[in-house]
Amino acid sequence: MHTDRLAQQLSAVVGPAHVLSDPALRASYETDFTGRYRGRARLVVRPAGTAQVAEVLRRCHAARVPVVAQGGNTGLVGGSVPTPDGGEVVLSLRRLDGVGAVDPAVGQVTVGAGVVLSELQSRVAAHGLRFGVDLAARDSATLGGMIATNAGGERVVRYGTTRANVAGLEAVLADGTVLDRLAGLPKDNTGYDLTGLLVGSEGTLAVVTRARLRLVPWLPRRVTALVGLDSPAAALDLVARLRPLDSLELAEFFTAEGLALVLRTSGLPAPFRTAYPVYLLVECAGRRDPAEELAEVLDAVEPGRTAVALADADRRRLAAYRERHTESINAAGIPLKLDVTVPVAELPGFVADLPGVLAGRGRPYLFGHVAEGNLHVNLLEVAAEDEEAVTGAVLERVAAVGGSISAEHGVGRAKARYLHLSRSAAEIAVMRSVKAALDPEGLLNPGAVLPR
Ligand code: 2HG
Ligand code: ZN
Repeated sequence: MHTDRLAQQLSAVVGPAHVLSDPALRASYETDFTGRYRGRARLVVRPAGTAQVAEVLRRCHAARVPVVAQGGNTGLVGGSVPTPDGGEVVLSLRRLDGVGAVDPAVGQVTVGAGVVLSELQSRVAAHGLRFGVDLAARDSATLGGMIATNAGGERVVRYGTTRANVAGLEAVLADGTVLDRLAGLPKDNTGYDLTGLLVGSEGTLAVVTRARLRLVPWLPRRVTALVGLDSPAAALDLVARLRPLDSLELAEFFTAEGLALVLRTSGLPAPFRTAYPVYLLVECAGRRDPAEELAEVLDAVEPGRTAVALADADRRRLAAYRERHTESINAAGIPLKLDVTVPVAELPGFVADLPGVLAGRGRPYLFGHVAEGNLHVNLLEVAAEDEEAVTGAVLERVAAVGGSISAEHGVGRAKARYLHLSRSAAEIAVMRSVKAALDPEGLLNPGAVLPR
């Protein structure tokens, strides 16, 4: 169908102000956050609710036009932007930003896909609750995108990934059919777990429109510590000693190279007089003060290598050394990002071997969620002609040590061709059958997750 004709049809559904065809208005929806993935949208459409999403999808389905769903566009694997010549409609879900009433009896809330994480947190805080998933992009990431990618973030060690925190979903299939599992019943064994399947499906099976979220109590007593250490193995030793604490909520890793870049771009003062090879940022939280039990573990660390903060502003200052990695790396160039998990015991060896794997191709910055063995391998200055070889070499090493080629960012378009490194042929065949059952025409986020 001609784009003008489709635009007319979709304008009738969402209103002409919410169908963007002007290239200047489309631009921010067409490029990802890093500037690495750029495409060209046939149109950007901004529906205001589930009924409009369903009608837009029905019209696109009838016209056989592919659709890329997009939330805050903070994704890092090219899964939320259109392709250069795929002719996709970008379906922006940001206007689905309603937050329902908190149900304190079950500790749940229903939200629209376009609700921004920090907005959700401030809405539920009034009830002494929070959403357990937290991440550095909290001021722009939307719940719909976090669900689509099964986002992990910083507090997985305590609360699990997004999937564990979603009690139900409302989603729309490619043909406009609405699936409604929003009851959020804590016990509900009536067949296949469609909610669990759609979480992490990266917009390839359905478009998530609303979600029933599990909330956790807000724990008021918090302590944050930054520790300078000599090696990844020392960081893991410390994590092993922290794990038995009931209060452990966050254990984040970064290195001297990343810290130096953060200091340079942010102007923050150095946390210690001396630079250490690696750093561990830890947060503990409880109803009662967790500072004492943390201090008992940190007693084993040489004095002078630990900075401890209790007041919120001081805790945020320590967290900034870790959380500002992404923006600092982005300020220095367009990174090649490889978000991977390796078995925790393999992490020191993986880090030690990385220079050999890279063989001088690119400048590495390593940081991540070390309690899960999740490393964000960020590489600057990889020559364009080396990008595929470097990606392949790193991901093959990850697979060889029993890791996963995507820990928490998803597969997107960036890693679809490497899916076989983490999934067997039988699994990929099942995934293709699921895709064919839910989206037989292949219209939802084509090229993402499953290789073409
Ligand atoms: C984080 O942990 C995010 O801050 C982004 O997952 C990681 O920029 C990255 O590579
Ligand atoms: Zn992360």
